[in-house]
Amino acid sequence: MSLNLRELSKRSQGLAPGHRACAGCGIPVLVRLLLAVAPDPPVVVNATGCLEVVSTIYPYSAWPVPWLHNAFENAAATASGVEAAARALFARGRIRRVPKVVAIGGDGGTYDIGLQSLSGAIERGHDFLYICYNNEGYMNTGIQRSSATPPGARTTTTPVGAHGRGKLEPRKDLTEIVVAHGVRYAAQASISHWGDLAKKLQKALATPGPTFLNVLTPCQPGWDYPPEDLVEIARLAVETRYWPLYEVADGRYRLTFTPRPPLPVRAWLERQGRFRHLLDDPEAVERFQAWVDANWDRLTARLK
Ligand SMILES: Cc1ncc(C[n+]2csc(CCOP(=O)(O)OP(=O)(O)O)c2C)c(N)n1
Repeated sequence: MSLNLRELSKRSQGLAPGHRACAGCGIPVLVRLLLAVAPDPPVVVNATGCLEVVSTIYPYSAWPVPWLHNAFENAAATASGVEAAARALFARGRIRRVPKVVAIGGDGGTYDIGLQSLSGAIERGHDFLYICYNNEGYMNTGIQRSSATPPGARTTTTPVGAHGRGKLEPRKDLTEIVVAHGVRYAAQASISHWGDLAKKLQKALATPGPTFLNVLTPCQPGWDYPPEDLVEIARLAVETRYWPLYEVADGRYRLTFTPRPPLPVRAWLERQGRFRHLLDDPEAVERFQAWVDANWDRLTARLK
C-alpha cells in the first residue's frame, strides 16, 4: 500500500473528531495512523489510561472499529482471549476472516502493571500486535512517574523543590525486554516520523505471531510544552538520540533513522517544563547526556 499522505488521509477517518484528547497530545496521531494503514479493521483492546478515557466518554465512542476496554493489567491477556476466540469461530465457519487483534496501552499499563500479561501472551505465541503509547508517565491520573519516565524528570511523585530534583532512577528498557522474548518483530517509533511509524505498523501487522511497537507520544500537561510544539518535541527526542528509531526483525537490529549530526540532548530538555530545573545545573545535563550516549552505544553495538 502506498504511504503517500494524501492516500492515507483518504483511507480512514480513524478516531472520530470529537475525542477529548488534550491539545498537543501525541496519542491521536498514532491511533489515526494505525487505523489508516491497517489493511482490515482490527479489533482493538485498550488498557485503562488516557486513550481509553478520552475516546469513550459515555455514551459516546470515537472508535470506528470493534473496541474492548479492559483493566490496567491485562490488555495482552484480553487480546489473547479475543484472538483465540476468533480462531475458534473461524474454524467452525462462524466468521469469514480472523481479525488482527491490536492491544494498546500506556507506559504505566505496559512497562509496569501489564508487563506480566504482555510477557505471558508473547510467550504463548498469540497472533497480535501490542502498541505501547509511551508518554513516559501515568498521565491521566495526574502525572505520576512510571518506569518509562526518564531520570531527572519532574512528576507529581518525583517533585522538584527543597527535597527533590526529579526522578532518580533511569528508564527501564522495555523494547529490549520484549526483544528478549524472541518476537519476530519489535520496534521503537515516534509520532514525529510518520512515514517510519507507518512502515513499522504495517510490518508489525503483517508479521504473524506476537509483535510489539514502543511509540513515543509526548504529553502536553505532563511534559509541559506549548501544544503547537507537539511534533517538534517528538522530533527532537529522535534528533538528540534520546529516542532511537530502530527495529528488530527476526533477531536483526536495524536503525531506521540516524540523526546526522545528533543534536545535544539539551536541545530537547530545554523545550519542556519537566526538565526546567536541570538547565541551570550543567552537571545534571552532562549526566543526562552521558546516559543518552551510553544507551546509544549499547544499541549500536547490536547492529549487524
Ligand atoms: C491495577 C490498577 N492500578 C491503578 C489504577 C488507576 N489508574 C488508572 S489509569 C492509571 C495511569 C495510567 O498510566 P499509563 O498506562 O501510562 O497511561 P496514561 O494515563 O499515561 O495514558 C492509573 C494509575 C487502575 N485503574 N488499576
